[in-house]
Amino acid sequence: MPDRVGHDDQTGGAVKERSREKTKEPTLYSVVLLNDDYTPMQFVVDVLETLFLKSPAEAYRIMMQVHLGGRGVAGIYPWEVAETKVDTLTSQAREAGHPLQATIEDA
Ligand code: TYC
Repeated sequence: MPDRVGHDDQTGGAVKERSREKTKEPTLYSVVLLNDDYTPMQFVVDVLETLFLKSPAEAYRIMMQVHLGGRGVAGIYPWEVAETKVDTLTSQAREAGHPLQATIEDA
């Protein structure tokens, strides 16, 4: 029979610690910006600042890395966040008439 304070779960009233599942880190994915010949450098810097929350200096560094090397990591996120970032980036780029593209890769 349960005691008067409701400890009927055989724990003697102890509070269960978080399980391994509850504290497991999410799998992370990189959002990778790709170079093209037409998207203005300032548009890429703006997107890195406003959507990927980079500082102006870091945004410029990443933009130049993509411009010179073909690709660069804009940010690292759980899957659904990465997907939303790419969707938003693509919408903003198309709206502005730019061909900017990004892909998602295992981080
Ligand atoms: N290569 C572009 C230009 O010369 C600039 C650019 C940088 C485009 C990064 C896309 O992801 C990119 N205007």
